Amino acid sequence: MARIGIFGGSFNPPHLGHILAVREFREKLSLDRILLIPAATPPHKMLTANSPAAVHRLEMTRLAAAELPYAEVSDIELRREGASYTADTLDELRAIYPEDEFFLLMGTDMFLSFETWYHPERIAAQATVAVAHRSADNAQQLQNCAERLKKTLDLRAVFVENEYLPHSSTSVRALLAFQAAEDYVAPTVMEYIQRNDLYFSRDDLKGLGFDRLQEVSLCLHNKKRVPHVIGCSDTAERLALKYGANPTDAKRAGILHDVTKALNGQEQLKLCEHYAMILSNFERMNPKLLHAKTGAVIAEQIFGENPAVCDAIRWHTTGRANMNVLEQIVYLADYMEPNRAFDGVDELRRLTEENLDDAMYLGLTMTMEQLKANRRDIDKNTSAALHWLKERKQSR
Ligand code: DGI
Ligand code: FE
Ligand code: FE
Repeated sequence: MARIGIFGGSFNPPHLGHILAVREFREKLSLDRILLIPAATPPHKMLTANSPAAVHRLEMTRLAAAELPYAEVSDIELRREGASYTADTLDELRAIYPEDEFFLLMGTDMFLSFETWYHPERIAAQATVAVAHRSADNAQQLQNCAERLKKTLDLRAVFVENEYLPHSSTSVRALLAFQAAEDYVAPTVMEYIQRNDLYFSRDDLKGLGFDRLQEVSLCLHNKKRVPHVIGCSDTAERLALKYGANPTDAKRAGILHDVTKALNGQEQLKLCEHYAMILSNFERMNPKLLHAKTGAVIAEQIFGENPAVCDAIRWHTTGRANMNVLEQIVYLADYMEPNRAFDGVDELRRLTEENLDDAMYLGLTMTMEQLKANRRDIDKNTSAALHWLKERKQSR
């Protein structure tokens, strides 16, 4: 009786995070083999617009698995019509492997939503669920979930503590477009991606017309951020027309302002290294702030945007002293675009229509108060911006 790990996913693209996960699962669960199963494109969950056809994902997964002698890639879900349901896949596999023990491999996010899967009881009947988690996860929440699933579905779950920080496929796709993915993708996979012109890896993205720029930019974001980015772009353009800034610059800065936001802290730092950006200790300690700086560099180097657009992106999170009108507009559009919802947003919207300085003053003050309440460090540019506005107000 063999112990078989089953690892499904979009593999869009397969990256080193997948390989690391497979290695750890294999070791810690003493698996004899692991099946990697690329999912078909579910009709209700279209893959992002720059996603290659399923045959490409299958081929890339085969290349990625080539270095793992115990791994095998299965096209079982791609051969089936319609959506890929794990319950169906396990039934099919059971017919092929009647005697073997199945371990369904997944991350904590998937595990926590397990009850919402298609026929979870059929899955529970066929496989033990193996959950990779990190010590930073909420252990109690996972434990509660496991106990509940045991009771309701008789699900067997095991936890595998892993050391690596998982990459998201979204950030790997973004890094491919930023020409900075070589540490995230196996060389053979990278070669395949470039040879087939996938993920904008070889596209010249400089000077795109706005519609194409928007299309590309939106592909690089997590889905839930898309409305915010569009809202920011539209709002920035409208405010530029109102306050006499360049509306084209404003809407381009708006659509690109968070272009690196899908990257986690570690990936931000890698990108900084790749583009030889010099960082202060403060920036290293507060990687949340880095997306503004990396966004500006990517806007310049990858999208060929002009310095006014790049500066508006660079200062959209902290502000700075002596901000120009475009910088103020992008800062405020980011803060109060229609999808934002927080206490005080209505007042900020009202002030933005009245006077940019007054609105900036309120925005910066709210940010400072929030940061103080959360005991976070305040960027010196944020304080400098507030100080500058105070002086300007007095001389008005
Ligand atoms: O990228 P968005 O979410 O659209 O908005 P943003 O660019 O304004 O980023 C907001 C994040 O930046 C939020 O998590 C707070 C953080 N932030 C802003 N100013 C400072 C800051 N964090 C620190 N530590 N210090 C700051 O001065
Ligand atoms: Fe931002
Ligand atoms: Fe934003």
